[in-house]
Amino acid sequence: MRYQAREVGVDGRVRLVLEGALTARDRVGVQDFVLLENFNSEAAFIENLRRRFTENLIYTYMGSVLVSVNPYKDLEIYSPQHMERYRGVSYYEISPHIYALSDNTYRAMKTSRRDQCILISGESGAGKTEASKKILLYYAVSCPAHQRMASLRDCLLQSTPVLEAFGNAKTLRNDNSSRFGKYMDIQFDFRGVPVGAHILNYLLEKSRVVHQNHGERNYHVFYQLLEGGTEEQLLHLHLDRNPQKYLYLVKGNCPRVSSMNDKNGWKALVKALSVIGFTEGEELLDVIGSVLHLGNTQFGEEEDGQTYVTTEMELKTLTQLLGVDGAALTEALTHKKLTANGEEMISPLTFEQAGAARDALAQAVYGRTFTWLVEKINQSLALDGSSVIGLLDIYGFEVFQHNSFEQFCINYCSEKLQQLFIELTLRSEQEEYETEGVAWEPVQYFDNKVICDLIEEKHKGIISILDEECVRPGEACDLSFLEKLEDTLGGHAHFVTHKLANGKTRRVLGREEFRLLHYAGEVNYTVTGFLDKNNDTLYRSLKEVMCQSTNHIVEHCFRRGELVDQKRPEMAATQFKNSLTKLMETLMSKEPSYVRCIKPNDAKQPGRFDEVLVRHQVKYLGLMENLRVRRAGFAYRRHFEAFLQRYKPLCPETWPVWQGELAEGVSTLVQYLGYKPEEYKMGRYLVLMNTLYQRRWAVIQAAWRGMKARRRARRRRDAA
Ligand code: AD9
Ligand code: MG
Repeated sequence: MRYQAREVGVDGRVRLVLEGALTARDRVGVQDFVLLENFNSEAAFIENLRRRFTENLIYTYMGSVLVSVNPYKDLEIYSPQHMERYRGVSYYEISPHIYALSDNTYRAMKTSRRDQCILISGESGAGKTEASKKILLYYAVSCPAHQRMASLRDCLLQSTPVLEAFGNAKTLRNDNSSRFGKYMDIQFDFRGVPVGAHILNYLLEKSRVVHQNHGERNYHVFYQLLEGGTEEQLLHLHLDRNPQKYLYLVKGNCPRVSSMNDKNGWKALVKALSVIGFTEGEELLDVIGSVLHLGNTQFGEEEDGQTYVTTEMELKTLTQLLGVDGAALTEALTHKKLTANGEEMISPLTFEQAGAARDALAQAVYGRTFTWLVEKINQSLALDGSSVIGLLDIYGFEVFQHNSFEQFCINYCSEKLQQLFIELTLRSEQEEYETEGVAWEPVQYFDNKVICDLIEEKHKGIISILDEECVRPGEACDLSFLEKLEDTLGGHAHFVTHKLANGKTRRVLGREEFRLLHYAGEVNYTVTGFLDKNNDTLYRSLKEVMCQSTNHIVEHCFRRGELVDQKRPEMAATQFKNSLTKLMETLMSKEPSYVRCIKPNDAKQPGRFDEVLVRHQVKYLGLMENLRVRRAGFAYRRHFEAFLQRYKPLCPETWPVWQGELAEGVSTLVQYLGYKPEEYKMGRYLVLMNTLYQRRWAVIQAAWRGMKARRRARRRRDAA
C-alpha cells in the first residue's frame, strides 16, 4: 500500500508527501510517522524528523501524538489566520500543527463530553512552555466567547507573563526555564465557551532565590524590576539599577541574557498585573525589593562569638519594606527560640546559622508570595464549567554538572509522567486488544516503574529514607543519609554510589554523591543540602515577626495559625510526592493527548540538528515503541452502541433505527462505508479502526460533519 498525498503546509504551499522509501524527491518526509515504510528503523525515524526540521516543518504526528522539534527561531505559523485554517479541520487534511491538536482536543471534549488533558513532555529547553502558550492562545482566541468573557480571555493570557516573571529563570539548559510545575484546568460551558480556569503550581525551586550556579540567573522579576522600574519606584525601594550590587543576583555571574529583554519583560508584567486586577502592586514591589535587601544583610561576629547585623541601613530599609519591627527582626535573625520543658529559652545563632536563617527567610518570603500570586490569578479566573481541558507544563528532565535536591524532584516528576504515558498508551492499549480478543503482536517497552518505586516506595524508597533521616534525633546529616541509602538500596539496578560490592571505590563518583539511572539518562546527585531542603524549616521567631507585618501580602503568607499548629508539616519531598500522586489521578481521569517535545541541539541555535542528541530523546521518550503500538494498532475505537448511534445516518440500512444485534449493525454500517476486512476489527464490545487507514476514517468523519451541517442549515431554513 502506498499513499500519494499532498500536504498543504501552514504557509499555504502544497508539498508532495510520499509514503515509502525516502528519495531525493520527498524532501519533507512524511507528516505522520505511522506512514513511514520502515517504521522499525530508528534511523528512518530520525531522518524523517531531520528532513522536516530542515524545511521548518517542526511538527509531525504519530497517530494522535504530536512530536515537536524546537526551531529556536520565530516561525510565522501562529497568526490568527493560521488558527482559522485549523478550526474544525481533520488531522490529515493539513500540515501537522499544535493548533490542530488543540482543535481536535476541543472537539473531542465537545462531542464526547469527556474531560480532556494535554500532556506536554520533553527535556529542559525542548519547547514545552512555548507549546502550552500556543495552546492557551488558541483556546483564548478561537473558541466562541461572550462579550463578558473578554476579560476572562485577557486574564487567561496575562497569567503567563506574571508566572514566568516570578517562576522562570535562565539556566544553562534554557534561557527561560520554568522552575515550577504548572497544571491549568480550562473550564468550558456546555456550548464550548471558555468560562474559567484554575492553576495548580508545583514545587518552585526556592533555593535559586539565594544561590545560582555559574552562568545562571535568579528569577527574571528581579532583573526586570531593576531594568524597567521607574526612578521613583527604585528610589522608594532604595534599589540601584546595577544587579551586581545585590548578593542574591551575583552568584551566577550572569546579569544579562542576550535572548531576554528585561525592560520589556517588566512592561509586560506591569500590564499583566493590571489586567488581572492586582490592587497590591506596591506591596508586591516591596516584597521583591525586600528579598534583595535581605540578601545584602550581612553579619559580623563578636569576640565572644555573638553574631550581630553589620548592615544597619540595609536592615532599616528591609524592615520598612516588610512592614515589620526592626528590633524584632534583628533579634530573630540572630537568635532562635527554644522550648524546653515548657519553658521558652533564647539562644544566639552562630555566624553561619544567622546566614542560613536569613536565606531561609528570603526563600520563604519569595516562595509563599509565588503561591499567593497563583491564588490571586485563580481568583480572577474562577468559574466552573461543565467540561475541562487540562494543560500540563511542568519542568523537564535535567542534568547539570552538580545536581541537587531540586534536580532530584524535577527528574522524579519526569519519571512519573513517563509512567503515565506508559500506563495510558503502551500498556492500556495493549491490554485493551487482549480484552477485546483482537489478534496482536505485543510490543516490548522499558517500564520505568522500577525507578519510580526506587524513589517513592514506602519505607525503602529514597524519599522515605530522606524523611526518616530528617527527623532522626542526634547526628543525622547529609552523609548519614547517603549511608542509609547505600545500606538499603545498594545493589539496586538503578542506584549506584562510589562503593563497589568488593569493597573498592568507584572513581567516577564522589563520596557525597549517588547516581540514579533514570529512564532518560544517568544523573549524579550531590547529597549536600538534601536534609535542609527537605526539612524546609524557618525559625519560629522569624515566623512570629512576619506574622506581624503590615504588608498585606506578607501578612497573608505568614498566618498566625501556623504558630499554634503543633503538627509537623509534611517534608518537602513527601509534599511533592503527594501532590504528584494527586496530579496523576486527575490526569488519569481524563482523555489524554500528547505533545512530545524534542530539543535539536544544546547550543540553543536555529538550524542545528544534532542527531546524537535527538536519537537519545527519541529513545527515552519511547517514541519508537509508541510508533510500533500505533502502527500495528487501532487508533480509533468506539463502543458498538455509540458508534452505531452516531454514524447510522450515513447508511440507509441502519437509519433511522437498527433493529438487530449491535455488532451486526456495526458490521453492516462499516461494510456499507466501504471498509475492507483488513481495515477494521470487531472486538467483543468495540469496533477498532486500523491506524493505517485513518485517512478513510477522516473522510467518513467529514461526511458525518457535512451531514450535520446540512441538517442544521435545513432546520434554519425551515424555521425561517
Ligand atoms: V524547561 O523544562 O521549562 O527548562 P521548556 O519549557 O521545554 O524547558 P521552552 O518552551 O521554554 O522550553 O523553550 C525554550 C526556548 O526555545 C524558548 O524560550 C524559545 O526561544 C524556543 N522555542 C521553543 N519552542 C519554540 C517555537 N515553537 N517557536 C520558536 C521556540 N521558538
Ligand atoms: Mg518550561
